[in-house]
Formats: sequence, structure tokens, C-alpha cells
Amino acid sequence: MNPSSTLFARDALLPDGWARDVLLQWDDRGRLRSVQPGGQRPANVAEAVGPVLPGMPNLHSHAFQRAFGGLTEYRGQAQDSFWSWRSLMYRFAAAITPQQLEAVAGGLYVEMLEAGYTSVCEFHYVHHDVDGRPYADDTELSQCLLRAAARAGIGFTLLPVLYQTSGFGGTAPREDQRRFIRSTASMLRLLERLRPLCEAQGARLGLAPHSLRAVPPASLADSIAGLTALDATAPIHIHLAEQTAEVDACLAWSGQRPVQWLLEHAPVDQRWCLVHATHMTPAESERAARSGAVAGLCPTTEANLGDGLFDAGAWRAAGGRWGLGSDSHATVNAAEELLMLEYGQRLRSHQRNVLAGDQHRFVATALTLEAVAGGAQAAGRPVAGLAAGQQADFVVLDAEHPLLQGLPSPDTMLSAHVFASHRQSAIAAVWVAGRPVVAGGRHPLRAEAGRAFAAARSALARSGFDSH
Ligand code: NGQ
Ligand code: ZN
Repeated sequence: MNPSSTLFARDALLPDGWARDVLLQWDDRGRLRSVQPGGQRPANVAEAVGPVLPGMPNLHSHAFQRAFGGLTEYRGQAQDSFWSWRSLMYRFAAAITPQQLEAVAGGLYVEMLEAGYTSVCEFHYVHHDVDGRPYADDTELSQCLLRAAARAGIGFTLLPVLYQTSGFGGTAPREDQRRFIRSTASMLRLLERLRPLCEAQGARLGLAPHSLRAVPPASLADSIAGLTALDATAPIHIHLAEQTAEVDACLAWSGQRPVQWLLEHAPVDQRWCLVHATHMTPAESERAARSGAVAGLCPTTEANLGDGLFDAGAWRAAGGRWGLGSDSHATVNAAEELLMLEYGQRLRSHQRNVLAGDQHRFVATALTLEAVAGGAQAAGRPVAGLAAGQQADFVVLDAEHPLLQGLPSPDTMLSAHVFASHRQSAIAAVWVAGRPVVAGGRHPLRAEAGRAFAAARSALARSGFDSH
């Protein structure tokens, strides 16, 4: 047995639940060859220092937004909102250089790994130079993200974003959206060029029509047809029904709500990730859940931006799949997103343990398994947990951490990790594709990537960002 491609876990969270004495074995591509519970630890195989969890896919990220964390948390007008935040955010998007993007994403991806995310879907919409003209190489900024991911060692799904209009009904884009805008034909050319670059590093390529606000119906249909011709199973992500103003504008334009409109005008199925989908009627929720699409929940960003509360109970009751994204990166921590998701439902329902599962009474266990399955589907990569054929992406908790030590079961340890710790401190190790990327809670590039991130952020903040 090759000791570099095996790990023994006293407790491991498999897709069906916790298993004891599990031997994990993977091949040299980092795919799990077998996951065998109930055995003895072979002599030359290392033992995990605590419960082993499946790595969490992060299904929604705008990497550059990590650079303005902390800079928008003051009142700028009588009533701040998602929309006033968005204008500030666009100023960052307007200024960032390729070098800065690579540094910001590099720091972010290292943070993600240390916080339990083993892969990320990058919803990437800043394509052009600051004047709005395409770079000499149209793949320039996409390549910055691909390199940042490769260096950090995080799994990657690249979702180039189609963005064409500033509102429903084909309204012209705003001046501060100039770096995002491209024709459908130029998007399809970009996808063709990105495909081999993604394949070369095991990344998946998909497409993200930004939102129904930003993509008119004909462009939505044409871009999806073009993507499908390139790769019939490639993931498709779209922002949907995040803000009530968007629902109202969609109704005024079409007589239908965003989710309703999409379900009736696009081939929504398991390839799709509906990011946010916050505002749905029960009927929309039930239909969308039945489509097989994943709801892309970003609980801390949705709280930060005042979006509203997703009705997770109704979604799950209809069999809806879902996963987690860190979106604006107000928080970069997989366990904290789970905490926020459950707490939102508690605050609304005046109950506890609202999102416990039928099979898993411990909320943290139920939510981890569901978020990994949904996240993997949205990523379009084999990262669906600890099972043969999936990637060896996992997180090892430290059973000796003071907040976990002495707890009676892996369920209670995972619960303490999510509900009663600093939510990162008990992570001992993180593995991606069978390779250790975080050991002793630290990524080897933590200091270097952190310095580069801070330097890029300082330069960006100096370039005209008003942060009194
Ligand atoms: C985004 N963020 O694409 O970064 C958006 C803001 C928009 C969120 N929706 C831009 N959370 O929706 O127009
Ligand atoms: Zn987003």
C-alpha cells in the first residue's frame, strides 16, 4: 500500500453519514479508489488526527470583492442598500489591474483552503481593461484567476460571465459596467480559448449569464446553445431574485417573477445553479426544486447586503438541492456559512435545529452533506464527498483542540466546529486531490499570499476609494 495515497480515519463523514475506522485510498490523479469502513489501520498508513469531513465546494465567488472587505460598512446616504453597495463595489471593479486581481485572488484562495473550502466556482465578470477595451489577450484576467487557483492548490470551476444590459428590457449598460460588457459571439470565442487552459489544470469551464437584468432573452438562449455545443454538461450559473427591487422590475417587464420567468423560458435542469433565489413564491420554489437545479446560497453575503432570508425549509421539503457560496467574501469560512444559514431560519421560526435532516439529526452533519453534494453538482466536478470515484478532497478536524477534545462523538465535534468554535481554529489539515494543502491549520503560502493581497488592496484603496 502506497502510504502517500492513503489515510486512515477513526471517524469519516461519508455521503450516508459517519463511518468508523475508514481507510481512504486514492490514485495518482487524486481520485478516491476506495473508501472502506470497519477495517484496521494498516501498519504504514497515517491516521487522521480527528474526524474527516468531505471538502466543501464554494459554488459562488467574485474574487476581486475580497479586496474591499471593511470598506463599505459605514452609512453613505440616508439609507444604504444593496444598490448603493454595488456602486461602491463597481469602483473597485473599475480600477483593479491584472496583477492586483491575481494577488487578491491568490490571498483569497489560500484563505478559503484554510477555512475548509477545497474548490471554488469563480463567477468572473471583469473581463476588459480599465477603459472598457478588451485586453490584447482576451483571456488575460481569466488567466490571472486560473494561476491564482493553481498556485494555492484549490479546485476550480471558471464561469465567464455574460453581461450586456443594465436592466430588464435591454437598457444600455452603465459607464461603470464597461469592463464587463461583451457580445454573445465574443463570449463563445472566449469560452473556446479558455477550454484548453482549464483542462490543463483540471479546472471545469462553464458559463454565467449574470442575471435576467444583464442578459436579454435572445442572448441567454444563444449563449447557452453555444456553451452546450462546446460541452453538453457544462455548468450554468445565474444570479436570480436576490433583491425585491429585481423581482418588481422583472414583473414590470414581463408580468412574471424572475424564477418563474426563467423556468418558463430556459431549459433549467441539473446543470443550473440559481444563485441566491432568495425571493420565491412557494410555487416557484417547488418547481425550481423539482428542476434539479442547485440553489446557490451565500448566507453571509445575503445578510451583509440585506437581501432577505431564503426559505430553506420549503426548498428542502420539495427535495431542492443547494450549496454554499461566499460571493462577496464578507466572510470566508465554510462552517460560518452553515451557522448563518441555520441561524437565519431560527430567528425567523423561533425554533432550534430547524435544518436538521430526516436521516441526520445533527444540523451541522445534515447541512455539511447536503452542501457538499449540491456544491459538487454546481461545480461540475467530481467533488461530491468521500466515495470512490470522487476526488480526495477532505478536511481533518483536530480532535485535540480544546473546543473538541472530550466530546463524545464526531457529530458533536462537527457541531462544536460549526456552532461553538472560531470555525477555523479546529481545522488541522485540508487535502485537495489527495495532496495536503493545509497542515497544522496553515497553508504554506499564508504569509506570502497575505502580503501580496495586502499590497494589492492598499494600492486599490489608494486609487480613489473614499473610506473615511
Ligand atoms: C455581482 N453581487 O455580480 O457582484 C453582484 C452585484 C449585480 C451580488 N448580486 C452586481 N451579490 O447584481 O448587478
Ligand atoms: Zn454574485
